[in-house]
Amino acid sequence: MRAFFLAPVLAFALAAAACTPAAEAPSSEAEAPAGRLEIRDAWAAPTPGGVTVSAGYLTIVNAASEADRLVSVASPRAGRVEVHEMVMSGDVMQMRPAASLEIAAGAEVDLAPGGLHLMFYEITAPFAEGEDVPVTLTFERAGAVDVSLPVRRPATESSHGAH
Ligand SMILES: [Cu+2]
Repeated sequence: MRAFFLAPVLAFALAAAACTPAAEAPSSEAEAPAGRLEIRDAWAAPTPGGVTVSAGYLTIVNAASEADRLVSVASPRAGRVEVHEMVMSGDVMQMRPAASLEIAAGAEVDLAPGGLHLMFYEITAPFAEGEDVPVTLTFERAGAVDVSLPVRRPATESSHGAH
């Protein structure tokens, strides 16, 4: 339904996916001391030219002995935030809201270009490179986890693999 509206963002995500960096720039650890859950490598894409949607990425590490589940995401910078996944529809990769995201005990889930991602809608002020976008992830067990997503471009330049 939103495929047309989101086409520029999708193209951006796919372009980023084409060269997934093998080694992300190490971001600050322990951004969200949430006990059993650790959020790593969080970042959000800038929104040039009046775009009012953006994508965010992060890795959720569940160090607990029980599974947890991401139940909602919110940000004061966006009207709403959804978790999306990429799926093939015929020959076309499309995004759609993901089913409730479960993080198994001891597992980590990557939200990364080309796959799962956060989708920001109704952005009121542009995401500018260098600033941080505050996001609250709410988990079934761990509760609310606040995390800052630095706004930056995808790190595709530095570490191309076998292309
Ligand atoms: Cu999306």
